[in-house]
Amino acid sequence: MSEVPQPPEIPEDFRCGFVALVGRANVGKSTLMNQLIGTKVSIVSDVPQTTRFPIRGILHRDRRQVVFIDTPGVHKPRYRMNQEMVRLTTRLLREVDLVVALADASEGFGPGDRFVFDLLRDAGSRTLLVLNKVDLMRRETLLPLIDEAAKTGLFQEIVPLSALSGENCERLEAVLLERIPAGPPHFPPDMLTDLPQRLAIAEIIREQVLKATRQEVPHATAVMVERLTTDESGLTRIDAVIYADKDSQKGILIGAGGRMMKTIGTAARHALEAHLGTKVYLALWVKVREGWRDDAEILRLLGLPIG
Ligand SMILES: Nc1nc2c(ncn2[C@@H]2O[C@H](COP(=O)(O)OP(=O)(O)OP(=O)(O)O)[C@@H](O)[C@H]2O)c(=O)[nH]1
Ligand SMILES: [Mg+2]
Repeated sequence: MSEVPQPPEIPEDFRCGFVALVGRANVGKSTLMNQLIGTKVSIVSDVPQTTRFPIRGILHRDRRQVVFIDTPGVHKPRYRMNQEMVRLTTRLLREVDLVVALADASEGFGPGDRFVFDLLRDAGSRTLLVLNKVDLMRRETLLPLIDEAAKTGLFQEIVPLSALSGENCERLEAVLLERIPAGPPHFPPDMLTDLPQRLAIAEIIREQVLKATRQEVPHATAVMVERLTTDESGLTRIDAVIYADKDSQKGILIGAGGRMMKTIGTAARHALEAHLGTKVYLALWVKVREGWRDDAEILRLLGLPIG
């Protein structure tokens, strides 16, 4: 009789914790998560409100697992989509083991950061503060900022670092590994994210939309993958729709003679080939769906768990 394979023993001293990354838009939350887990899971751009729904990235170390939750930047909500983004983040603050709040140290604290600090105070979570983008600033200006942050009494630790260059990120990792609670791992050892593949593909395409367009257009677009197939030669065929809010935005997305579509399509295909490790055939359409940011059905399809 053959033996039934047993799952590997989990060491008794295993630690595993959920850590939310929060802060106003553009402070570098997604960049930091990607840097810490060593791979790109969450898309990044210099346009605020790049991240639209919580994205988990998993860090695996010896007898340790950290499940990061990258969250949408906290901001004043104008559309249903944005209200949901802030509501989800606020709820998350109470659910995780630890919160890592981020601020852009090169800009100092502004009203947006203070709004985040108020949310943290209300939630009463265990919180660390990351002062990000130290590569952009003179070191003398860091100390007064650390002082100011310490005076809020909100943070158990303050870590200045550069999410982009990786400087001092190992310090943050060490602090997190020490502070997460005892418990078994939540995810298998080879899993870096639980983002479903269709959503990951849509995000990669949206990242190229953000890079290629400017100002109002990025916030007014959504990407949805409508078909995803792989044929026997290993070619992945992806049909995706870019939703715009208005005809004028559709015009910008298509561009003169279809040039903008071509730029986005080519860049997205390259990024998808790198991500999937296969050849990709990408068919992209632009459709107008007025008011989609207030449309619960679309928001749900986009991965925002609307309650
Ligand atoms: N110089 C520098 N730039 C950084 C650093 N971290 C992030 N950035 C840049 O800041 C911009 C925003 O980064 P994201 O990681 O998308 O910021 P975010 O906080 O996730 O933004 P939202 O998802 O919109 O809330 C991008 O252009 C990044 O390259 C850093 O340490 N140094
Ligand atoms: Mg982000």
